[in-house]
Amino acid sequence: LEIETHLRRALTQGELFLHYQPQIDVVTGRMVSVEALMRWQHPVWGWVSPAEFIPVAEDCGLIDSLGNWALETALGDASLWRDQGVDLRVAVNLSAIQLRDPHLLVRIRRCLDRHGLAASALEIEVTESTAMRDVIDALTHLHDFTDAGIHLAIDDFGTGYSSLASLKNIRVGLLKLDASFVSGLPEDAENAAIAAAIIRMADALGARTLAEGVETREQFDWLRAQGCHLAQGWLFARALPAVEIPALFHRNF
Ligand code: G
Ligand code: G
Ligand code: NA
Ligand code: MN
Repeated sequence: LEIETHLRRALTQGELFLHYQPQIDVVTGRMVSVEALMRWQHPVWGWVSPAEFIPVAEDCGLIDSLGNWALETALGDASLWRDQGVDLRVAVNLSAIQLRDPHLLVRIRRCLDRHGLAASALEIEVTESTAMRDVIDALTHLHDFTDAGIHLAIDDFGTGYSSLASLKNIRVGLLKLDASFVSGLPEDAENAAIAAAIIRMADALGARTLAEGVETREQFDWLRAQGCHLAQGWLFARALPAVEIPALFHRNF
């Protein structure tokens, strides 16, 4: 309850920030997109993790406000980067609860228009459980998004309880391979088997794959050899403030 009161204030007092973690094309070694990750700097508690406050926001009805703030801020930053010749897609996390809002897509399109951005500049990240729990509901919503030209990614893939078959009904552009399967690669034989299988399955379904939590050059090389398309993790960069992103745009990773 205490967090809730403080979180309500955080939104109006400017205590929330977005940091951006680069996503690297494994073939070219260039940053092609970034994931927006919410950060809360409380005046007394210091940095509070979204793993703590997002569930609270979902429970107390604040997630829509937080989510709209994140969309507005992320698209604003993307538009500023574009003005500097830095063309990056921005991936924004959506909570299951936001997906229930029938006006969400209209709101997103208005936000894109306001910032003069094409729909393809935005990727929506939903977690596997979010995407699959209410399959019928989610399908209707998610099809509308992809029809509008917005990219769709399934986050933390492999950790949820979806049936793989339901994937074929969603036009998912990107599967984000959960970091738990990336750790220990390539020596960890079980993770290697799972990661390789997911990459091949995604390929067969016409989806791309992104490996999360890539920390070593060995992981990166193995993933490239397996045909994984994108990688994200501390090997390249942590989530960074918007102003630090343009300097990374021309770097070869
Ligand atoms: O970046 P970090 O590891 O602290 O993120 C922790 C979790 O919080 C991740 O699962 C991430 O997806 C989630 N998260 C971060 N930002 C947002 C956001 O803007 N909206 C939602 N719904 N989840 C977020
Ligand atoms: O839930 P989601 O996958 O969106 O959140 C990603 C989380 O993983 C964030 O909390 C982020 O800070 C963290 N993260 C990002 N890159 C790495 C990495 O290379 N290694 C580890 N251990 N964590 C990472
Ligand atoms: Na995410
Ligand atoms: Mn993830």
